[in-house]
Amino acid sequence: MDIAGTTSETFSPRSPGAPLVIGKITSCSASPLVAPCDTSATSCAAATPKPGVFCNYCSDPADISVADATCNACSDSSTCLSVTCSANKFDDDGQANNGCEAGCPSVVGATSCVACSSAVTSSASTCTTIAACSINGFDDDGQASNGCEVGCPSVAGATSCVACSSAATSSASTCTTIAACSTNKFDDDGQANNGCEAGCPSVAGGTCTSCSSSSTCTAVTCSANKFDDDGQANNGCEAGCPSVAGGAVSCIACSDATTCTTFACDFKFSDDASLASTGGWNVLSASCYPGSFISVTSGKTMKVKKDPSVSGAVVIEGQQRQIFPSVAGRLEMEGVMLSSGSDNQGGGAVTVNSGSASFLECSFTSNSGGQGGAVRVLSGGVSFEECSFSGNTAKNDVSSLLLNS
Ligand SMILES: [Ca+2]
Ligand SMILES: [Ca+2]
Ligand SMILES: [Ca+2]
Repeated sequence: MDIAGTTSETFSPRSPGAPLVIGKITSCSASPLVAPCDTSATSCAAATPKPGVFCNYCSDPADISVADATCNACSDSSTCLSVTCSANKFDDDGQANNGCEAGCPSVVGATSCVACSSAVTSSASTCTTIAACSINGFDDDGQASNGCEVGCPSVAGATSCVACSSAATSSASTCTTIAACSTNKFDDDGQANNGCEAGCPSVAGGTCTSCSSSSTCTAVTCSANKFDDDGQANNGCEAGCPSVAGGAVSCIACSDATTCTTFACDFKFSDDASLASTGGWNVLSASCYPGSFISVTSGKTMKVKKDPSVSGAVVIEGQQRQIFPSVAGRLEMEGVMLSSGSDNQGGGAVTVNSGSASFLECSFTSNSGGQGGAVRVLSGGVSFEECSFSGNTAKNDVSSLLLNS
């Protein structure tokens, strides 16, 4: 408020302690009015005419109206120097004259912050009450300071959920719109809430690794011993290991659909119809693994011989298990090697229980038996002709040991 000037500079501020400011004379009183004002004077005493001169005098800063604040210091009747902000308002720009122009800090996901802690600036304040969460925002942790920190619930197989139902928490909300499906995922049922529930189709002999729909595979990774020979991912890996002519072995591992790398022994008894053309012989064209024990049952005959067209040894590889654990019938072998058989009781490669066995031009190598490094005969007969033995060992040297070389 302006104070009417007097002939003296002794002004009495209305509020004790409020500064008396002597400055340029900027206005004149209405009564008594002495005009013109001396606007160049720097003191009332120097001003002319007087009395009746108003000095621009700040007697009570609270009289200066400032937005959302109380002025508590002034330099003249219209210049506020310092403000005390109202609750939830802040003088962020440090200009007292425009009051406290800033409100509570905004928080993510909320329509607004309606209450916050006191601070010098709004950025130093902490929101204590949010008006409401924005659409698709959720205050899962109940803390106003971080606003509505959670978005729509994520759904399986989708890049994100972009719209969801209103709820107290995100977990209670249901997704209504998904942004997009992730690669190789598909929203086949059109329900956003379960996301993109469909994946690539399953394909024979492999795993579909890329697809254009849940029913159309575009890339496949083949399982072991399976091959995508036709280049059509949608029918998977349709090719397997090659079949082996002759039937004495079957292919169990291969590097491609025409190249077998591992054979399983697939011996049949001599009366099997498939051996009619070879006189009952299993003609072995490749080394093989028994896979399971080969039993020659009573009354049956099994004959195995090397295919003469094959150069080098043809080996029946025991893989540290007995190859022929029970010969109760008749076993005939020609030209093959029996290797790496092992057993704690019987012969490392062969045990003749009650039948008979004959070996022609066979070799026994690196077998380890309980009783009989290579062959044990419990009863029955065995004959060897032009056979060789090397590296066979017996764990228990007893009388039933037939061969231990
Ligand atoms: Ca929150
Ligand atoms: Ca869906
Ligand atoms: Ca294929």
